[in-house]
Amino acid sequence: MNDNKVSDKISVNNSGWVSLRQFDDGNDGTLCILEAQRDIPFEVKRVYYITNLQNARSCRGKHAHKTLRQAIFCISGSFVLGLDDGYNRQDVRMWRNNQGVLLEPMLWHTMSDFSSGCVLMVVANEYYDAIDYIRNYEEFRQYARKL
Ligand code: T46
Repeated sequence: MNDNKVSDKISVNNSGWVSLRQFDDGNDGTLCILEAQRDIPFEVKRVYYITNLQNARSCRGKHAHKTLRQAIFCISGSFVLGLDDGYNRQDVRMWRNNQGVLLEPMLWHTMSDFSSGCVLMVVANEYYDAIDYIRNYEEFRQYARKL
């Protein structure tokens, strides 16, 4: 069933948590490590990060990818990640800097409810390609339900 409450268990298809190892050095900070094909299930060709999320009402994403594989992390602050596989939706609160979420192909995703100082980092298995985006929700839903 659709459940839009923020939850910790990922139940939609084409997603899941990934955990990164971290070393807590007390007052000297915390070091987090991401190794491609070890901590996430693909090679990394591109990394991007999103900063200056000054407006809590901002909303990013609102698309799915046809083939791109990604993992998204909240490396500072918090935000809500909305996930929709075409059948089920859920919201996941992102706030642990060593816990990421896989954004596999055909997963509609939105990012919203950003805290001040929120920083997102995304790793992707391919270079940027505008053709890979599905930005129309109805088109996505029909496509997802045909698979
Ligand atoms: C995604 C979510 C999680 C590029 O030219 N190269 C790039 O590698 C990226 C990521 C973006 N852009 C351009 C395309 C747009 O003109 O940057 C502009 C903003 O991108 P967009 O509106 O797609 O940003 P978000 O935050 O909605 O989505 C981004 C990624 O684009 C997307 O793949 O899954 O983060």
